[in-house]
Amino acid sequence: MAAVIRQAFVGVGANLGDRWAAIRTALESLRKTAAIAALEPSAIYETAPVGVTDQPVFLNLVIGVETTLTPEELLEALLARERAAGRNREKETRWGPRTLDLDLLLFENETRQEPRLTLPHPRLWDRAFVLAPLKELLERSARFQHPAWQELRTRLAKTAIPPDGLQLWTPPKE
Ligand code: A4P
Ligand code: MG
Repeated sequence: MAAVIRQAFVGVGANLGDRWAAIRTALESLRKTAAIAALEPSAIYETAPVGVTDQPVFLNLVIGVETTLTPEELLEALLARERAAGRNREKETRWGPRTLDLDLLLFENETRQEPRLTLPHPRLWDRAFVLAPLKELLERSARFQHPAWQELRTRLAKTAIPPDGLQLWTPPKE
């Protein structure tokens, strides 16, 4: 039986070391995963730090993912890429600098209330660095037609996203 392909959005952030190298490596590795059928990135933004503000600026983007994985399996795949990027949670402060942060934002209409996985991501609607790329991707791409995304488009259209501290960023030419 063919496995059902479902869609999810993942928030990507990095503000230590070679930020773009860490992000690009993780995206390439996720693309090679057999259970990930497609991966579509938003534009990339350079963003002022939120929460702990005394830390380097971030690169942020959102990726739309098509996958046969469950939400729990997709989270595992994301956490494995964070570890591969050298992330060490023991040495980190909450909301502090990190080499790579991959947050599962939304997985169609799935909800979870576990410490290990909360869905939708609890801080999604507070964060312009997530909402701006998510909105851009949903407006541009015809791929995301699930009813959950139609509702999301409507809600995003009604939400003020403060542009302060967000700047489009272009990756260097290879
Ligand atoms: N976890 C539970 N639900 C989820 C989910 N939906 N997605 C659990 C991902 N993980 C989830 O994660 C801690 C645990 O959360 C994981 O083990 C997972 O099982 P973490 O990544 O170590 O925690 P964190 O990222 O330090 O904390 P938190 O609260 O998730 O931080 P945020 O919200 O990601 O904020 N400013 C700018 N400009 N750009 C940023 O990207 N990021 C942060 C971090 C702060 N300020 C920022 C940015
Ligand atoms: Mg995180």
